[in-house]
Amino acid sequence: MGVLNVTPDSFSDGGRWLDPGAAVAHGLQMAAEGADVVDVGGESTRPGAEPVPVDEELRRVLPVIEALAPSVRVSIDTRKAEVAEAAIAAGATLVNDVSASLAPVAAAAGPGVGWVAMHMQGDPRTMQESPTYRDVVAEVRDFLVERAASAGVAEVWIDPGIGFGKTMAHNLALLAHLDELVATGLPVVVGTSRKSFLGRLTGGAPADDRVEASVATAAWALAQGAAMVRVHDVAPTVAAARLLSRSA
Ligand code: HH2
Repeated sequence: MGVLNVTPDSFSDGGRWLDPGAAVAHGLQMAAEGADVVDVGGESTRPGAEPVPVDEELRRVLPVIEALAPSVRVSIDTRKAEVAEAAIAAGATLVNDVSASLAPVAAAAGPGVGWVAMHMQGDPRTMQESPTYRDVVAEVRDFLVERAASAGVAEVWIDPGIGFGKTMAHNLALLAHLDELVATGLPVVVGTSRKSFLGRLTGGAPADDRVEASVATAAWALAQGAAMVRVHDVAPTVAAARLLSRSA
């Protein structure tokens, strides 16, 4: 899954793809590099981000989805039902839902539309203030299994939500025990790409200097049985995934 943020403020690619033509070209480029899905988002969910009004989010994402959907599978990265509905009407066939609350929208759209349920503690404005868990792996797994079971959607993916209301220790525990999510039998998506915990682990590398760490953690996730990784750097991740599948 290639990330396409049509936003001014996303933490690593904010402002780069605000022009619809540039966004579409980048989406097609990621598909050519091997992305099976292009994930279009019009609202940053970085820690501290302010919500974006519906009209503005629609204005950002719809022209890009309309242009991409005929040639590549498009997911819509949103927390808003109105945006998910309009994106589906424009051609998106996967709802990437960091709020894990939009199953009814995907269900109403019928069997051709899937749903990614991501775990987040709190909301983006406050989620990193003091995330607390008794047992992060069990709590995230049980939450996602419960949401998936009640979704009424044929194609459901689960995602532990790396960095969403999680400390460094929580992120590392979820990655170390990804097999517990895989063991649910639901397909698992993982997004570590360029996230701040990788900056800390690599001695302070800025967001666009975290490619190796992103590819390494994506490869780890795939080796643990994740079915999809959400990444900014598609070409090196696809190369790593192909290498893994040949050595498996
Ligand atoms: N991470 C981000 C956004 N959407 N969706 C899923 N399913 N999993 C993730 O880990 C995930 C996600 C945050 O990354 P990014 O889109 O690069 O930044 P921003 O939220 O600042 O636009």
